[in-house]
Amino acid sequence: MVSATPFKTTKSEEIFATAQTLMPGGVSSPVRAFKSVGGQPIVFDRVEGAYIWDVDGNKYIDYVGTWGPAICGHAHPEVIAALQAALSKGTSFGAPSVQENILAEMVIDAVPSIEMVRFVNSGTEACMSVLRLMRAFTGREKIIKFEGCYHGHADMFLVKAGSGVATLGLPDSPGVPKTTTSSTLTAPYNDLEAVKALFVENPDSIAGVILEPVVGNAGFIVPDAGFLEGLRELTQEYGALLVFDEVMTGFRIAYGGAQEKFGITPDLTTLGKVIGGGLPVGAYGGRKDIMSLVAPAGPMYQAGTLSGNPLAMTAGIKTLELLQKPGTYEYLTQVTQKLSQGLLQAARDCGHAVCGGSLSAMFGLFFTAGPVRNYEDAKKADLAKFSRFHRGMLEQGIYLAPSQFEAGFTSLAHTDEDIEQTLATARMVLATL
Ligand code: HOZ
Repeated sequence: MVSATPFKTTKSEEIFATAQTLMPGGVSSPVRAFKSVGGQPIVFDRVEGAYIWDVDGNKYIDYVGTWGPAICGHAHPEVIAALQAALSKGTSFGAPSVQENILAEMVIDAVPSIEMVRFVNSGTEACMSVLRLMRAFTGREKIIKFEGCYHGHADMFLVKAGSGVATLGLPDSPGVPKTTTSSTLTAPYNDLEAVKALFVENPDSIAGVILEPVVGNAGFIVPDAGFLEGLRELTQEYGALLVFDEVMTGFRIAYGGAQEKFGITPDLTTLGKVIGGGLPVGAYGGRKDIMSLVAPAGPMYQAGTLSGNPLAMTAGIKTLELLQKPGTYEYLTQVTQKLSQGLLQAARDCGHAVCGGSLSAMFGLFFTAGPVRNYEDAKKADLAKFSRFHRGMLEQGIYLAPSQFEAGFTSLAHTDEDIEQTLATARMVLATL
């Protein structure tokens, strides 16, 4: 057991009880409410490296990593020092800063598809802006998204969406006008034929295809061989744009994201999470001829008071600098593979049907024999068993994402010892399920 003290969450419970009277569901974002895994969410006090501590003093090995940004480990001393220096100059300028240029250059150098970039404040903002840009550039309205993929909570994307929508088993959200989503076409992930059929039915009206190149919001699902290539060819054939939502995978699957890993260059890319180093940031970028449409260079309007915020830029710059060190992605791959393979083996040894895998610093496990190639497959997993697994691990000091439909994240701070500790705990918990 990681925690030195017995598992008690009295203070968490008190604080969360008050939170529920103040905020819908007691939270600022739905998945963290633990609705699908049962029990109450843990209220945190501090984070450092691979660990988090709750308000009752329990310590956990963390595989959520604040949902992705903490790839160097929480509160990395160099990120904190850079932020302290930046903080002494103020918190927001609402005007150009040199930090924006530095981070923009780093992003452009790293991500194959990005020749020009616009910083925003979240992944949701990046995706809703890129959608407007897809439509502005092509003069077409329809888009194709994939079932179980999540591109933030903008109206047009809340169709068969993953993440919290999948976690809570929600139908399409009330408040989203049908007219807004009528241009959103959907296909099962990894189903090239379904995408082809949509293009054949709508040859001149599809602005583009947007997807998570590696899915993290329906659980962890990798693209079949040839799927991304096929999408690249189809979009080119029909004069549509290909957009990779790399909010989760950017600078995580590889320094240049999933597009570098798979060698497929989309027209546009959205980013978030890692490029903010733990502060709120999103970005969208791509071909210069397309990005030149964005105001004030062009007519497509999009703006933001805190966009390009100097603190967020500083945390992003330092985080990317840390990721540039030799051996980074080799280490992330090795540590995550050990974790993922160990978890699968432990589950099989205990007689559970299980499947999953990892790619660089992202992993997932489904309680079903699989294979899981899309959202329909993911839904066949034993969700009740996942809940019991989640709870058992939590009580023994391992913090996993509180949903079967979220990927797990590792960091440079996770040590071999942390992985051993996690696997020993998993073996114990899996034997009781
Ligand atoms: N959209 C994130 C998960 N994919 C955030 C979840 C949360 O913070 O509740």
